[in-house]
Amino acid sequence: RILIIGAAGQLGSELTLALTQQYGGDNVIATDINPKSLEKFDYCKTAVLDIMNHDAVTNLVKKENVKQIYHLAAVLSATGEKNPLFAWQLNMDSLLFVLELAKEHKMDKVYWPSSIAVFGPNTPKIHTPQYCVKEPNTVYGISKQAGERWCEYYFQKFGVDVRSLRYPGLIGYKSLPGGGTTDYAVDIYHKAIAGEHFVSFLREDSALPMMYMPDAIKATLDLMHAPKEQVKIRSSYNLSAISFTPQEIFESIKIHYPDFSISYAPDFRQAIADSWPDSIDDSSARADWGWKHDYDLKKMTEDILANLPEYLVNF
Ligand code: VAH
Repeated sequence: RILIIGAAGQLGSELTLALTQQYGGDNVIATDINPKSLEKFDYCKTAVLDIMNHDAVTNLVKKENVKQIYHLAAVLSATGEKNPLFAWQLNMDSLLFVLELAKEHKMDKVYWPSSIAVFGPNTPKIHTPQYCVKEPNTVYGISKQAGERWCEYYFQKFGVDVRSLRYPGLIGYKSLPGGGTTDYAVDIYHKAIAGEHFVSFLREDSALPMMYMPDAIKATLDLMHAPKEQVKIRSSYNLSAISFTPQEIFESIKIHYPDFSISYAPDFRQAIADSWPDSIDDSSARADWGWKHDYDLKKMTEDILANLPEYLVNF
């Protein structure tokens, strides 16, 4: 069976559906700490689970004969800066526990998301290479960089088949904006269809690497289904699709909502965004397991605006 930890988060909400479509609801267990958030998963098994409760996780793994874990629970960049030690503890303690569990129970595979947040202010910003200086200055980024080191260690030392992607900012319409620095690009769509003015917490020219959720799901499943010998990078793969600024995403929406308006009020999240690259070189992922993205900004905006209004009414 496949265990998804943090299933109700932005990535988990969509990855759980994709994994259920792939493996059947009886073979997927969606877990989250928040019982209410599990109600939407009426197509697979669910369980309330606090990843910090190691005994509960171990018991579930044994009871459900778990052979794969997607460990998605984490404190994101902006929220992490408000509670650094908690963010470090949750992000790192949970990953080490999952890697140890995978080793002990000889699991088939583990998935763990990394992020462009592993890059820091002195990382090359344009077309950031797979290998480069990484001195992240957010707790979230530090935890992702350390986590990548541990993933590679558990693969090399113990043969745990753990795989990882450095996601750019992920944009989807099936979950509300969360504690991420890139979540302005989720919120902007909600404001547009609500007919409200949008205040961007990043500067108009602040370019960031981004990706539409269907591309992120495709990359995750492509990586997890790739034959083991094709997965040559066991820290985490650079992954890229599009890069845009708040002004560019606003313009792509304004075509559909001519009255939509924006203003800019950069806050503490601007410094986080400034520490990250503008664009990413993902040639290793393209070479090793055939990655390629489908959605550009125009296509993403069209798809979100076509689906978000109805989604908000029904869910
Ligand atoms: C965040 N959405 O903003 C996440 C992501 C690259 C950004 O890691 O924290």
